[in-house]
Amino acid sequence: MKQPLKSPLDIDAIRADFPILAQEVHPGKPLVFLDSAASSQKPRQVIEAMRRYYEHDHANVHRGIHVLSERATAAYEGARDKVQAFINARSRREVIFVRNTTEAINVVAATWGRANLRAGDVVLLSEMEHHSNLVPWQLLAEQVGVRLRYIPVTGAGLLDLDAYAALLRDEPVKLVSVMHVSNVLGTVNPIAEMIRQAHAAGALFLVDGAQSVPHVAVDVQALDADFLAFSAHKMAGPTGIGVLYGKRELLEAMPPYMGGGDMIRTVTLEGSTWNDLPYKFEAGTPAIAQAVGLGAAVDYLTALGMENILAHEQDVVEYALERLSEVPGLTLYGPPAEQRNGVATFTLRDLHAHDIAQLLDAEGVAVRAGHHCAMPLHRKLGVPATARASFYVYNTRAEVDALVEAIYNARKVFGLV
Ligand code: 7TS
Repeated sequence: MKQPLKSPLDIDAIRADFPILAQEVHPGKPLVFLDSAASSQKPRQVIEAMRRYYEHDHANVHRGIHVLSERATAAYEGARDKVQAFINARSRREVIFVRNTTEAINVVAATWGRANLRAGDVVLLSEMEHHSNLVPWQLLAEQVGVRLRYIPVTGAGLLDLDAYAALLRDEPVKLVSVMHVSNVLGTVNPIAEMIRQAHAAGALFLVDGAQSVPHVAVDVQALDADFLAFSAHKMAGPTGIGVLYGKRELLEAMPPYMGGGDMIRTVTLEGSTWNDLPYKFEAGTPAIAQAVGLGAAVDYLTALGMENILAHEQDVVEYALERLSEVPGLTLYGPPAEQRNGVATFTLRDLHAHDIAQLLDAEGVAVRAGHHCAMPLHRKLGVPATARASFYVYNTRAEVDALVEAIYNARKVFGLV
């Protein structure tokens, strides 16, 4: 067994930043929260920033000529600047605030897709995608006649890159839309190389960064990503806000998504013209406090250092894979630790994942069970549902021990001794 990492991070101090972690969920059962891939917890720095905003600065943005409106606008736009720096976008205009990853992908499918794709055009997805990167394209396929092709997943839980190259070669692909990190297998896809190949074939590339942006440094310029989608609530920020990054020239050429206030320049009864980026895509009163929270989350993660966060999580995941692989009757899904990030997904004999999750919950251990919004991937894995432990910077090896002990208890309850 590898020795624990000597992390520059003080994990006890980090845990103390997350008030929700210090509780018993059942008498004598401290919370072991292993469901951060669904939604992470929030540090008090984020909660405080939002509270301070509501207590001192709240008003609507971009409208009133009064002090509070100016402060609210500065807070909202300041959050955009933080996100721009965090993902290294060229311009703050390339950072569009949306509700979440799902909405970001829907914006691209509905606006770029309808403006640029015609019947017969090919959009390339993969078999491991989350439903939010499948269904928007299926809707477009129904509406426009776009053809969807899928990069297969290998038995090792990796994307089949030979098949990817062949798919790019066989027919003209207009867009590739693929997740950076799998929410089920943890697979870290070689997204930089995949983007390079897509561009060489004349296709644009959308990166679903829902499971990567919270855990690794994602640099849109280094990747040369055309679009990037992610959610604040998985990266220590609040629910209700996410980001669509897009290259400026692409966003400039796209029609708006929703119509309403803030996204217009002029309105007459005969028609309207559109505001500049990013406002063209931000109709109506935005999620101002949530943007403030996202900005605070970016500050929090940046202060810890994304490379430190990743190294700590790798240590915990590697330890989890080692410990889980010792449990008799337990099947792990996904690639080895070096090729994955953040999650350990498993089944136990033929027990239903929900039954496992329920027994773990009785021990205070929170995991997710089900298809994790990736039904096609589960069909490929040949199981209807899996149990998933997912990790963030506040999780520890001791919590992995608690998970494994709870699984041994579950085995006893089900008579698998
Ligand atoms: N893409 C990936 C890769 C995801 O993991 C998720 C959410 C989404 C998109 C959608 O994000 P949202 O914020 O718009 O909902 N994944 C999960 C999960 O694994 N368990 O709950 C939500």
